[in-house]
Amino acid sequence: MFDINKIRSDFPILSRKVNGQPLVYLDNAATSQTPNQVINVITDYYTRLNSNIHRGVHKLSQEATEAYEGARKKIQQHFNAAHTHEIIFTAGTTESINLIASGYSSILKKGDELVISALEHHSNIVPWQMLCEKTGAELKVIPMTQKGTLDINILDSIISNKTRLVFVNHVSNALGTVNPIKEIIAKAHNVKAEVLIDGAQACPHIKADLQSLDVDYYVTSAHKLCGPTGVGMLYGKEALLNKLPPYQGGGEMIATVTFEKTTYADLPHKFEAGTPNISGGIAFGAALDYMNDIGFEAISAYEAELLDYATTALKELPGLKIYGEAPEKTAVISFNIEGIHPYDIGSILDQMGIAVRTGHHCAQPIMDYFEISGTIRASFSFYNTREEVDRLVEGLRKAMKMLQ
Ligand code: C6P
Repeated sequence: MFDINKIRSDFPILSRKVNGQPLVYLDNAATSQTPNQVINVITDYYTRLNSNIHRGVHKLSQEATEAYEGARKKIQQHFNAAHTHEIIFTAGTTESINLIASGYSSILKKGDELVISALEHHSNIVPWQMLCEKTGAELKVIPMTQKGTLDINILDSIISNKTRLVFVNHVSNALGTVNPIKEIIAKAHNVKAEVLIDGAQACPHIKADLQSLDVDYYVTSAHKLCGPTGVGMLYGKEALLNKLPPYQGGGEMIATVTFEKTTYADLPHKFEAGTPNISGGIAFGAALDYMNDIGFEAISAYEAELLDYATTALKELPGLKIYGEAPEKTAVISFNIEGIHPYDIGSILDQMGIAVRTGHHCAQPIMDYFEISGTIRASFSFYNTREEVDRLVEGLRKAMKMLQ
């Protein structure tokens, strides 16, 4: 039963005012809001459990370790990974991608090719460019279309037997396009290339089944799905993670240390040097519990309806152009209004308590493709309402009157 009033009452921030107006938070793709169920877990950690994990004989450390490893188990079960040790806690999507890129710097060589898509966030472009500079490997790009989808028809001319790695986001942060990752993974595996899927924007909307996708690496950030910032995950197939060298050296990631030689811990600890974000990891697990209690089917049905409603309402505004009209989309609308800079619209909406993101959304190649400097992006969550969409539309009408 999807009870929107009950859901909204779980999020204390949704009842605050901004610039004297009730907040309308439509910047969920940047970061989602946090329900009491997650905030309470963080408070409880610092109130009852605060200690270091994996190393204490004392009760607090044991309980904190149990809670942290319990969260890893929840993440494994949520994403249907085969083993808990295939889930590595990281600081988020960006760090997860850099971890993999760093690992492949000793594996790739000149002549190898890496394939990315034209729809990537900078986090899934720049680390690979840096890797290419180090190794002499070459970056190829799957192009996009005017609809904001990937041009999958020419995939066979881009993925070849020189391809070693393919990187695609599950959902585009700038346009909301859901990419055909199953097809891309299958094509990459045909030439024995490995695939990393950036799930940062998919995770709040779609429950990915990693074993059924047969994906090699999948990464996300907890703050996109009602969890805290500064924590995320890297999933990797056991055999692949075992082959990669550690990312950082330090405590926790070792088996033995002498001045002559260090041996490394088994997975997942080999990739988790130093004291982690313990409360964050535990809260990541709590955030998944929260969303699973509502149910991903209910969430996506509600959001699809909200997306339809918002798209229809926005299209009625004169001079408004939507970027990204893929048949399969999450609840993200990127748009511009003829003759007005996105930043000006964003600032006026803010005066009315409406939060949207404006600019290139860390996806400059997409903006270049459309020959624009940026867009206004309204990104919706399951706790948004039709009334909030109406507030956005009304806000845009007022902004247009003021600026045109
Ligand atoms: N996108 C947005 O407003 P981090 O910052 O590491 O948690 O996530 C980076 C990242 C990687 N991939 C995709 C597809 C993303 O959307 C993001 C974060 C935010 O769109 C902030 S730039």
